[in-house]
Amino acid sequence: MYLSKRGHDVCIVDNMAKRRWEAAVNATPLFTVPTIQDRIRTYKEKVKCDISFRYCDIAENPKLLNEIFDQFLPDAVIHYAEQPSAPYSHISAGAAIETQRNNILGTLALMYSVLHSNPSCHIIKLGTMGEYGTPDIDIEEGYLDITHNGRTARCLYPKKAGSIYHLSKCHDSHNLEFGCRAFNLRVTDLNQGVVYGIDTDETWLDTGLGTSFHYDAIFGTVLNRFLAQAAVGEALTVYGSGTQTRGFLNIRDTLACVEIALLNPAQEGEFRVFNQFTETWSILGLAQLVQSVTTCKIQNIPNPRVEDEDHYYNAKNSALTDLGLDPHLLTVQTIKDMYRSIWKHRKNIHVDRLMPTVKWRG
Ligand code: USQ
Repeated sequence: MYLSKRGHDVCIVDNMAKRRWEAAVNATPLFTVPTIQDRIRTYKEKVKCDISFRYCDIAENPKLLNEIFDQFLPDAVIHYAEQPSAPYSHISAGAAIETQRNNILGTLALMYSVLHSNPSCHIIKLGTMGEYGTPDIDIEEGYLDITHNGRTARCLYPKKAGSIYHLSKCHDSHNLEFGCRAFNLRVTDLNQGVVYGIDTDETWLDTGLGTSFHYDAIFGTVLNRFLAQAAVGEALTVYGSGTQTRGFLNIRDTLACVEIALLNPAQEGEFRVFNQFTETWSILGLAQLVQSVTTCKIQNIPNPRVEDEDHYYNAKNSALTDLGLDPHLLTVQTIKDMYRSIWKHRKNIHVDRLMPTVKWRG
């Protein structure tokens, strides 16, 4: 919607797998999300722009994906088609395999469809800041100059993912970087931080165009979860000490970043990495911000994940702002606005889905 409204000709390719994964863990969004066909119909009525849709499981049906590329002939492809949840990938061996199968094979299929159809099509790939983990040094944007035994080389920044899901993104990055070197592809890897938010200019067009907002412990991201917990009078679930720090991004900035990448494409043969977050917060800091607005309680619960809690964190993120990103930073007003939207739907919140049930170690 964001790109179509700005004059880009958009074709969505999806197999609706996210809805199946949500159903498998009994996760329901805060409000019902209509079918893709209904959403496109509503969007067309509101904006008088068209968006086309093709059903395709890209990891399973690369032939159909080739046909779609040949018919639509995209200048750029934005690759969001991944299982996005770290806890989901730790439910079982099956979920771990499904996550890496879907994500890695889907990315490979997409890479080969671009090669088949138009190798100069710009691939914009949703990566994650979690690929870097929390190393004890500054995090650069994708690359690190390493001096070893007197020689210096520019290397892909070392990966230290914290989940099977995050690892799938590392593998994708390596495959795509190889695609740039071997096949002269042009790729931008957007290493996105944790997204929060509920409303955008497009979701305000109609209630049927809302985001798929999750608050459960599998698909909900931390700030969205905290606000949902506050809305039903539950204490905020800070995992461990809450001193772990992450890069964050307002949902309003996510598509702005994609469009910046689109309008400033990578060169042929270039694997370009942008760190896509606008500010860093500790989890406890976020909880205290939510508490200052909602007067909720905060509880530190045993951390279900294996992750560093006390760690150095200094990640660079200047590439997107240098290209013109004007970030929506997190303020008390942001929290109030989000809280108001969530509060309206609080009767839909299933309190029994707030506590984490998936642990990294048994
Ligand atoms: N956390 C809590 N309490 C909660 C939920 C989470 O303390 O109730 C903590 C987690 O332990 C973690 C941090 O908050 O340290 C972030 O967790 P999250 O569930 O909000 O986000 P994460 O699992 O890191 O994954 C999310 C998206 C993923 C994206 C990633 C960006 O689900 O698709 O890739 O954010 S990043 O974290 O930068 O890798």
